[in-house]
Amino acid sequence: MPTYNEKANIEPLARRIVAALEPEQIGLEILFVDDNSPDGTAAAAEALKHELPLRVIKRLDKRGLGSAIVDGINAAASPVICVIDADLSHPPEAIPEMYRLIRSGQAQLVVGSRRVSGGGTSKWIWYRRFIHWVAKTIGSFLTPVRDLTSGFFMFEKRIIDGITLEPRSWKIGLEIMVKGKHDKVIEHPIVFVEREAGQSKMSGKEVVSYILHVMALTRYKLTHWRKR
Ligand SMILES: Nc1nc2c(ncn2[C@@H]2O[C@H](COP(=O)(O)OP(=O)(O)OP(=O)(O)O)[C@@H](O)[C@H]2O)c(=O)[nH]1
Ligand SMILES: [Mg+2]
Repeated sequence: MPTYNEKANIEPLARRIVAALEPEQIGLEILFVDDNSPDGTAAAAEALKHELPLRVIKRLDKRGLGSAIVDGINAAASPVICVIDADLSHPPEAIPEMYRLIRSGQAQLVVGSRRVSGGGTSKWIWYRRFIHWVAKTIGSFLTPVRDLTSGFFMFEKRIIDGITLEPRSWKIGLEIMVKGKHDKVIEHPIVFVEREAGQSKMSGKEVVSYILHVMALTRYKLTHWRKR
């Protein structure tokens, strides 16, 4: 879970994750990757350590969401990894079903998807819809996954063995969809909820880095497709 100024969100989210997984007897470690948030997110997370199974990776400066996710993936001890935003936009209650799809061998990568039956978004304003549509369209020839910009996904770590994840933008899910050694991907429906606390960190710079990321992944796909 990448965090930047999410102090108000981390405790409710961590508790919801544990509450969703406990009845299923799924062991877990929640890994926060924090970029020295000025609001004290890291300290607030550490204060929960005695109660909840969690670890905080503290980075000294703001190095971005994409690289935070990659550092978290590299630090995770588990063979199955779930990436989720800390702003309560993604429903942690979906995690057990996503995990079952992987454990049963039906998928090696499960994407929390707003674009399959049963999934969706709450109260999106027009420009967010527009940005989402553009991002989806320019990336759509890279993967058949319909919600290719989703930031909520779960995968078996072995599908990225020997692969270098390059966090050119924040879309690490797309990087794994394109580069990962998987043949079974399932989109699991989720309803995305707008953040209520904290502020969005999206900017024009992020949009440019997404376009550069898609270009780099296109080049990767063209140079690797023969080998696959
Ligand atoms: N470690 C780290 N986490 C970040 C950084 N930027 C954003 N995040 C986290 O990444 C997740 C997604 O960021 P958001 O700002 O919610 O981005 P978004 O979901 O596209 O935009 P909104 O929901 O509109 O705010 C959240 O958990 C953020 O706290 C960063 O530079 N470093
Ligand atoms: Mg968000």
